[in-house]
Amino acid sequence: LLMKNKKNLKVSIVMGSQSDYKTMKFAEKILKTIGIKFETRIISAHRTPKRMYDFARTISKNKIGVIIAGAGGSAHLPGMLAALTSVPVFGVPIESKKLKGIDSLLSIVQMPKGVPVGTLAIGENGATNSGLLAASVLANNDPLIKKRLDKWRLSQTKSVKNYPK
Ligand code: RP5
Repeated sequence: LLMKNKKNLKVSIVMGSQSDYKTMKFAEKILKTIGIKFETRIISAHRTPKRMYDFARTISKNKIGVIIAGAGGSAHLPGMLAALTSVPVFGVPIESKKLKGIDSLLSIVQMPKGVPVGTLAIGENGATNSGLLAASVLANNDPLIKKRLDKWRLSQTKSVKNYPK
């Protein structure tokens, strides 16, 4: 399905478990700050595979322009969604209890050639940056988002003092 109206696209934040939300909240937070429409859902590649397929089937209809997928451990959700859609997928490795998120990171980043997932840093920083990257993608087709994103980046730059105290 071709998207005629490339504006008003939203970001879909999905995660494998309720337990991922404390990390993925940071993606929501930055999207709210920049003023970008989003939805947030729990979808597990392993525990709710049908929900994952149903979600993937309705991506265009639901005007989703970017997917942020957080997952921990074996972390198949970002890769499986990337397999089911050509809408950009950014993967956030959740900091797992046993292996501190190294498992999540390696699982998400090692996609086979031809099916890319843009992989972020482990945990909170990755979640925040996934929101910023999603904003960058949508900004290409939406001057208002671009303006707000550039403003946010400038204020970050200005907040860095020249000297420590
Ligand atoms: C993954 O397993 C989830 O993304 C989560 O990070 C991890 C643990 O899930 P829970 O056992 O806490 O529900 O599928």
